[in-house]
Amino acid sequence: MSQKLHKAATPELSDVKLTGGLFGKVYDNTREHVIPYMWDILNDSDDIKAASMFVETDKKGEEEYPSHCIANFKIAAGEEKGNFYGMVFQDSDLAKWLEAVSYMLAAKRDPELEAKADWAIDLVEKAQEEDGYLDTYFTLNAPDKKFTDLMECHELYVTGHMMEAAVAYYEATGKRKLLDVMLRMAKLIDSKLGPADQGKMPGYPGHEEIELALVKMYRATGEEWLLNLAKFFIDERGQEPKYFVEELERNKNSYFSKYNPPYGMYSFGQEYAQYHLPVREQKEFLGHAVRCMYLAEGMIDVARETGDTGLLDAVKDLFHNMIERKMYVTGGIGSSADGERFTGDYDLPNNTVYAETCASVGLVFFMQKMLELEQNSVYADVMERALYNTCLASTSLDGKNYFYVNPLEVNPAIIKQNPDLRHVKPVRPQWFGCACCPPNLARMIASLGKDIYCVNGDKVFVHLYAANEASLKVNGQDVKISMETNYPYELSVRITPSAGKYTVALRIPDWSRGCYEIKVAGDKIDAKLVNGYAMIDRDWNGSDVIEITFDDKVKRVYANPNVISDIGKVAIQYGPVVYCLEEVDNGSNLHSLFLTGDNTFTKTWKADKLGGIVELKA
Ligand code: FUB
Ligand code: ZN
Repeated sequence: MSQKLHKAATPELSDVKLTGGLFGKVYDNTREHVIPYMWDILNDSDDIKAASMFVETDKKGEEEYPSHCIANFKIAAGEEKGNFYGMVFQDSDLAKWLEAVSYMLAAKRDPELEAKADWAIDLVEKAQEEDGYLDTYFTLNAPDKKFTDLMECHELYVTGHMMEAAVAYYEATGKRKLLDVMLRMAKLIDSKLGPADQGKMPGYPGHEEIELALVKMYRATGEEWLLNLAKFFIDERGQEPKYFVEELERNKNSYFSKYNPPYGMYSFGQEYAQYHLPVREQKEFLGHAVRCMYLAEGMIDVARETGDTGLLDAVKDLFHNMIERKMYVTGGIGSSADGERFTGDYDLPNNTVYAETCASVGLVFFMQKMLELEQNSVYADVMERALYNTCLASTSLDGKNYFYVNPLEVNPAIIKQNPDLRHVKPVRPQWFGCACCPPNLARMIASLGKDIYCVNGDKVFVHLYAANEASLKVNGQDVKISMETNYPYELSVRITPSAGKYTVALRIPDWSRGCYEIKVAGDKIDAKLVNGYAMIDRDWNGSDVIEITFDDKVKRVYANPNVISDIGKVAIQYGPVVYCLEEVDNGSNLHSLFLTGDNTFTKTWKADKLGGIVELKA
């Protein structure tokens, strides 16, 4: 294999402490309240009502159990009697929860939380079959159908999430029980799937996720066969003869295809699961948006470990096509509810849009990986856009209610009548019967500390602005960075770097390009801009403060004129935040509001509104 691609270092979670502001608040709330709340749900707390994904006029719109996730594991482990309940990928909610917990523990150990996680890991181990197989849906429902329906049945997706949890828990606590459990499952998968000339089935996941997880397992264990399997899954996708074409032929009349007739997920077409072409030949994201994000992550990971720059270039092409033609101003992606997918260029409707929370969570992870390889502010700009305007906006202030889909325009009065809006919820539900977005958001929030900086040689790159104290290693020297700000409400930041000779590279966000000011020790400086970062190269004395002031004008943002749905429309953005008009403060008939060219905005800090916001008036 050729040399790995060079990567910048991302600090450990224990080395970046969020010290207030919006990120700090959301992070602390997730640690103290949301993670315990989710644990209660996974254990089927009576107080929680899980919504079904779609508004069904003839059904009550609520699921029978909030989750049944832990119950499925207990039944599979032989500790309880009962039946499997939930989606085929119900196990993934526990995996995502365990990953979120691991990131919290990596930042700060907590014996009580760790005891819960240990208990859950023991249970997972007990649910594992003799040969290493682990997936409660198949163990309980279809033991003779394992690995026969890689399209519909999500075995490899669930495994991927549990592998991510295993690596995160191992890295946080040094405990390797879950890692060993997942190594056994990986061995089993490796014995079944792989190159046909090795006597294996040349199958790959219907829902990507395991690729990136195998690379994490490889990095944690050094076992090369894990990387080879990830590479096989990436390379085999879309090759002729197509595995899924043959699988469909085998499964046409099977039990699984009846799960979602006529032929389940196959009916969405090959693009849905990105096997229409080999991945290197795909030039635009098509199909299911979450799948696309995890595929991109897997491609980056494999490219990084194998030195495959061609594979990385393919990801960059996909990325640019997406941000130029297929992404909302909110960083939402996947404009169609049918197949939760990307559609064609500039097809960005505002009301029927899906924009799943998980797709934007995946986008944030994707951007974080790109930033490690290439410090270009375009990735951080997209990360920031998705983070504030879809990921964080998808949850309520207390973190206990969630949007699964994130439309840009909602008229509650017509949702029930319009079948094209079946997926839209006017109010955030407490949970969803479908194992998915909420714990994905939790693992993203728990790992926010990884998104702020990276270090490349003698340069500290600042990608995001949030109050924090960080300890970094820069060219072998210990560096401390202290950041004070009430960003995104105040668009100014104070940074105090500790003594030493190194460069602080500050991202100049796209919305502030050409209009910002940087002072060091009170003196205005003209820092060179490289790939969107202002480079301040200095022998720091430990007390000099960098003060950055970004453009604090309220911006009108217009879509590309090819976006038919946005003709005559304007979005309002202040700093990185795209604003929302709601009936609560603007009355109904929001669609009849308009701005004239000479309208000006006033900005007022409202400490007691929505946990503190900058209110705009025009
Ligand atoms: O299929 C597993 C997950 O459920 C997907 O990533 C989401 O889009 C939701 O459909
Ligand atoms: Zn989701």
